[in-house]
Amino acid sequence: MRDASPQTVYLKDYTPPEYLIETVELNFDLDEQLTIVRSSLSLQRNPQSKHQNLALSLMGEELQLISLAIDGVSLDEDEYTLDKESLLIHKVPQDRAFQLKIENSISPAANTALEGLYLSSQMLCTQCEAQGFRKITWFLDRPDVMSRYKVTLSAAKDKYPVLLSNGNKIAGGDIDQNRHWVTWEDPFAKPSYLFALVAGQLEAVSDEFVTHSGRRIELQIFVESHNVDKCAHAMQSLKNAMRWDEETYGLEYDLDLYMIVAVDHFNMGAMENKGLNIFNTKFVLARPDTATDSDYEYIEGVIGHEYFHNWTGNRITCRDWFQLSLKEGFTVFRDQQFSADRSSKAVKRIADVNALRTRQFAEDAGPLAHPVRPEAYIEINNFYTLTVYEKGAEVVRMLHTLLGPEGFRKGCDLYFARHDGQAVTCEDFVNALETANQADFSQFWLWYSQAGTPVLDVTEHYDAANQQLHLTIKQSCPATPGQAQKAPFHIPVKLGLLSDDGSAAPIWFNQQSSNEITLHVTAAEQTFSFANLAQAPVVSLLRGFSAPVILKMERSLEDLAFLLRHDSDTFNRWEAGQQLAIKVIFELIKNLQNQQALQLTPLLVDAWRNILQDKFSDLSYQAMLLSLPEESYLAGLMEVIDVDAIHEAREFVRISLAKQLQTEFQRLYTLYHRDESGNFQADAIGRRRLKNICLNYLISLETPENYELAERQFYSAGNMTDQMAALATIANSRHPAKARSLDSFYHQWRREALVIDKWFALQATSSMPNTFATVQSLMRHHAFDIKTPNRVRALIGAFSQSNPVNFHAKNGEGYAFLADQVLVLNDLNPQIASRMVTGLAQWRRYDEERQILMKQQLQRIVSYAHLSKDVYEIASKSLA
Ligand code: 0A1
Ligand code: ZN
Repeated sequence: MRDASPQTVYLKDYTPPEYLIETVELNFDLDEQLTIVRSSLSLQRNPQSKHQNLALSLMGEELQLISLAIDGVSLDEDEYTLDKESLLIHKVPQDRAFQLKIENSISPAANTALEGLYLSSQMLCTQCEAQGFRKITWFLDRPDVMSRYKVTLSAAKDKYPVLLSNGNKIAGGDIDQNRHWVTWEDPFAKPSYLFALVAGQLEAVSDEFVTHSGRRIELQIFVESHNVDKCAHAMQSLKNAMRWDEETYGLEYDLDLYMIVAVDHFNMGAMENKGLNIFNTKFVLARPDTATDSDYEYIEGVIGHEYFHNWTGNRITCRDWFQLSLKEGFTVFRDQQFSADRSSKAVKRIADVNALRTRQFAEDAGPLAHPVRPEAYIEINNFYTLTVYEKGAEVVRMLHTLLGPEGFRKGCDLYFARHDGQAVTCEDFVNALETANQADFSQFWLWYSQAGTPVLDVTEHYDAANQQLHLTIKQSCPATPGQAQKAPFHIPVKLGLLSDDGSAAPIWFNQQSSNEITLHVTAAEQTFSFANLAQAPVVSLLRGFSAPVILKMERSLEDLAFLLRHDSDTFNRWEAGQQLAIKVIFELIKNLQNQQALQLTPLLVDAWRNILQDKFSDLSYQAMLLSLPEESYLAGLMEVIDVDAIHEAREFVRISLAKQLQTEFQRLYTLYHRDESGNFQADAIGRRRLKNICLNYLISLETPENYELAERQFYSAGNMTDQMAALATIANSRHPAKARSLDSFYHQWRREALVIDKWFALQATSSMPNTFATVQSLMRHHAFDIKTPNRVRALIGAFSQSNPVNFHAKNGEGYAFLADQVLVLNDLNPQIASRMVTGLAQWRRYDEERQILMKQQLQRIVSYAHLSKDVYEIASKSLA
């Protein structure tokens, strides 16, 4: 156990800062071993603060103090108190502004937590969100203290020729032959978490963007020289995002320079530091031969996300960290809209919902469930969650649905006008939307404050005599930690009705007719009635996944097959196919558990044949219709997760479909197999997706011809999508050339770190029986490095979170392995360590033997003597 239980921070305890910092001057003498930081802060009492404290308390961690002075007068040791987390100056001027000067040192090369100033490859960079600035110097490191920064960097010219910080470069020069300096000034007040600096041997790829009002913005992407040929897509994405935000939200960029730096070592995806985004290389670098179509899409999405933060996050920021979803939920919603507009709306929505339901629903149903706006945390870094981000985005999406696009835009306009330059709360956001639209979102607010995924139980009753359809919707929400009872939510439920020829049946509701309506579900139980229906229609409910809920409705296989053919709503059409496959797979799981023989219903084969034979203009969508639900999604639907039965039943369906529809899969494979490397138009991507899903089915047949197909594609591919797709099918099968293909891939790509990550992840996620041994030997591979988060995620993360059959091996070896790694990581990088614990958090969902084994490992983790706050919070809450 740790020495003392760490403290919980509560939203209810929020008080305004006692002091404000108007301006900050920072001076860095940069060196990877020892950096000297000189900070000059102009401070004054905050008139809004109720406290009468003469003292000033600043946050700071892992810093060496050199000197302290107020208004030019040095402080004696008895005038301040220093501890592990703070600097308390006993008495500071109360009735006027004063200047506090701090000099301290830090050691970037020793910083393996990658928070504050650290070394990544040969480059120095910072990560300050959420509380990393306090690892650079003592400060009021909280988002409601916003200051203007002027930053001077000096460093060795040979090692650090490029010196960057936020805002505009205003001066620079040589100190002597070996050292130089640069001064940066950011005209916008910002919280400390948006501060950034970068120093290194970097090359810039430059471009420009002319804003709506005619301002010329310089765009620069900084990378190591060997990556200069992989920046074109990121640059184009940035320009697309800038244009899109002007057109969609009327928001223009505000500085004259926008910089992005790509670094190899990064705990998350990317960071929106004002004017100087720092990105994980994974979300910048792409060349047709090194990056897949999905990588290209992710890059555009993340570049957009960080860019959109300039308004939703930077210009208007969070009052405190409980409001994280204010910037993250809204910004994810904006990046989802952007990506949908840039590619296929249907496919983007399905992909987002799929991720939400597989991963966020699990979080919401487990021991770590928390509201979109949490009320307590031990370590804020643990709250960059699927709930705050993805569910938060769904909440904003529902507001968009309830107000319509114009109403939503009006509300956003008011939000930006009211709060520009401020640090605000989620209430302020909802309030602006309400005021601009004279709406009442008091009940809707529960989406921010209540955790857990609501369940809708729907029953339909057709009254032939009165030609009416009655839909009864009951809502409930399971208890979550600290919240036993839930009040009913305001849930927008989009509805369509289909006639028996598949066309839309007019919906008569409240004497009005339309083809689609949004029902407002607000009570625990409600019945909605629809008139003038000469025949019982087929109901298409929760279209577009209009609310993040679990829909329970008894449906026949026939109705699902009908919706899969005819629903005009692209989301529900796909969903019908998924529900059909789920029903079939669960029947098979039952058969397996009762040791009965398996047989695939012809209905599913016919449905899949129809998809294969129908004409689609969007082939990515067709590929999605053909995809079977993921094992982890199926697991989430099971009372007691049976990983082996899920895997076996799903494999049985995949193989049976491949057997019975082999000709169709081969026909489409041949039709769309062509070399279009370098073509990233939606239709070329669609052809690749469709072809590769066909290959995935075909290889399950384990015949020499199909093995040959995969191998040929692997060796001849000129793009990473096709090469990876082929290698993935090979690695997941008993292909005789598996070892050779994996070796060949490694040698081809050994110099491309991001491709080698794929190589690790591919092997870690193989469902083949010897995978655990492979993972262990990969841990000893010279390319594995536990200090590189991307590598850790590719090997340990992928194995423990995306390989259910092997990670959950009955003998518990997977669990013990994970706990071993968590404890190693705990001492190096607590953020990454705590992310890895998630693999054990859902222990209650498994059979008794597995529960015991998983729990043992969690207990082992919790009893570790030097446990970080990060890991302690996740492990102890998982056990609670
Ligand atoms: N704000 C960033 C994500 C981010 C959060 C925390 C970090 O370090 C602890 C780094 C990045 C985003 O939403 O993109
Ligand atoms: Zn973000």
